[in-house]
Amino acid sequence: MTNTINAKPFAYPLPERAPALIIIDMQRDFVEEGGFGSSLGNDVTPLQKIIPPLVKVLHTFRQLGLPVIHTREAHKADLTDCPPAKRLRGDCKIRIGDEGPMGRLLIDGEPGNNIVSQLVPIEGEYDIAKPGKGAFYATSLSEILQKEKISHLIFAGVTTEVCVQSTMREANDRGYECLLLEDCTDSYFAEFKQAAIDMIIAQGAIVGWVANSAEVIKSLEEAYG
Ligand code: TIU
Repeated sequence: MTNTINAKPFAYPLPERAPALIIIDMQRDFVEEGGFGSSLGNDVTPLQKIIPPLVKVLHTFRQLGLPVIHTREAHKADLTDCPPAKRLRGDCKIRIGDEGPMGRLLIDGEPGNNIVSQLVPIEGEYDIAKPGKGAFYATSLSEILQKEKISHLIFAGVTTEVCVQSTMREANDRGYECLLLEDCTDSYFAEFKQAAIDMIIAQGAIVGWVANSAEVIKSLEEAYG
């Protein structure tokens, strides 16, 4: 019998070979004061509520020996991978590459670019620096997924309608079966999170599935424990 996860808009079929957890951009830049998220004028504190449920999901993947991929939105120190259109957009006091309270904004290797302490990658997990919103653009993600023979991706992270949705759409177009953890993703705009979820599951899961982390943990333990 095929194992499934209780999900919207209908049950998500689990593969024989393990699904991967892909945690999008849970870096200090987006969830802590003084990073890129707050430079754009956002209140970052609401995003911190997804950390505890996401820690539980990450723990489950680690316990079961399932693959884990972390991404970070990050640019090279010389900004050669940051188009001026991106750097100059918006009315911010400090921009990508400028010095902020947690080091240079959105620059690979700076303190603010690190993944939050509760979710730091461990040996054997992938840590992908990505210059775009989608994680397939200008990264080795495709090669990693092919090498690991991964067909199913379980998504978490921030922000729902920007980097998470962009990556989920890119993955969906490449043939991956994508599921978003509803309580492990968030936006600076509650209504945008809801709209993104509604768009993902509409028209018979046009982009993918959405489920609660408790359901996902239970099903993964049954299927791969
Ligand atoms: N601004 C915003 O909502 N998001 C981003 O700029 N990047 C990610 O979503 N990671």
